[in-house]
Amino acid sequence: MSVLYTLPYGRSILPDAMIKYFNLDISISGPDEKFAKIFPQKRLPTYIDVDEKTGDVYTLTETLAIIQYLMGKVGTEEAHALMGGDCLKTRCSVTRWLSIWNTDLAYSCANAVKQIKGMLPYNKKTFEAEKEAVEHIIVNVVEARLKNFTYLAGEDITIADLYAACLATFPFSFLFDKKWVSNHPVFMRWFNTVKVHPMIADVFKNFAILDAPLAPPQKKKEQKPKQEQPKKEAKAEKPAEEAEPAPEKKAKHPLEALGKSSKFVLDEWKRQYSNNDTRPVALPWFFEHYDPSEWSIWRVDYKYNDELTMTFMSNNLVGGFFNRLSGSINL
Ligand SMILES: N[C@@H](CCC(=O)N[C@@H](CS)C(=O)NCC(=O)O)C(=O)O
Repeated sequence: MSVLYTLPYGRSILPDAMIKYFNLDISISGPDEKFAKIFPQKRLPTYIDVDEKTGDVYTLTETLAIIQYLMGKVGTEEAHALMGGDCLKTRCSVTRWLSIWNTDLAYSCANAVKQIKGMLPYNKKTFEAEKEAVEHIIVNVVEARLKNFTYLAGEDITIADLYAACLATFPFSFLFDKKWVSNHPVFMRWFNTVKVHPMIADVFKNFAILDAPLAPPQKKKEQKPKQEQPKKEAKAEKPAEEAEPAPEKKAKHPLEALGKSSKFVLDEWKRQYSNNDTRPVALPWFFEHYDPSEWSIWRVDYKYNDELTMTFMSNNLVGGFFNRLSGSINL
């Protein structure tokens, strides 16, 4: 049976909705082992088409190709019209809008939201630049069109509107808040018109607008020890230079109290591990130099391995773990 592999958000939303709307004989699945073997890119959505008569298998990655293929498979007049119909210019405009949303907008949103979720390190400059890029395209490209037209391509609703509205759930999940909505009546008029289309209405069943945009994680400021006000009488008794407040000392990490390790030097271990084969060279070095009076070894097992179907999920978890350990690593 044909399978569409999806995630419950982003680019997967529309292909998933299309299968349900047109009642296609395609099963919908989350990424599994088979997916990882067949699609080394490990990006979603992806599609395996099985011809029930001949047994021929055809695989597709890239959302826009999948949308085009599924619509071609449906082959009805409605599907033809949604792809832009007989007019070459409308069909090409459909592709243009699909591409703008699938690349420029989707990538800028992803690069910003990944910083909020800690999947990318937060950098104020790039974070603000990605948000500005989204705003720039929405105002100068999307709204510039929608000021004079009801839909993105041609005179009627097309698959470009449906895909764009589904992808817009992305910026609505972290950036477009109530204030943004009130400042963008043109965009909102289009969005509210498109999101009730029967193909995608279900997607918006629980749609809500944020009260405020989500903020990236803020680094906690180190609590500097409070400077004591020099006492007046003491000041009078002491010579001028002694009365100067002592230069502020950086708060110590609690583990610094342990002092530097003399026998097992972390930098040397790092070199051994990076420059040599692990089993024959690095590990024997480790056990020869490891000193349990100074260090302890921890083995950590993740409880929910079945959730680790995607490399980026495992990567996030390991990254978060190392972040929390960094105080000890820096010693
Ligand atoms: N060029 C691909 C991009 C697909 C893509 O990046 N999908 C995202 C979800 S919207 C994904 O698979 N993310 C998982 C990951 O990055 O590992 C397309 O147009 O389909």
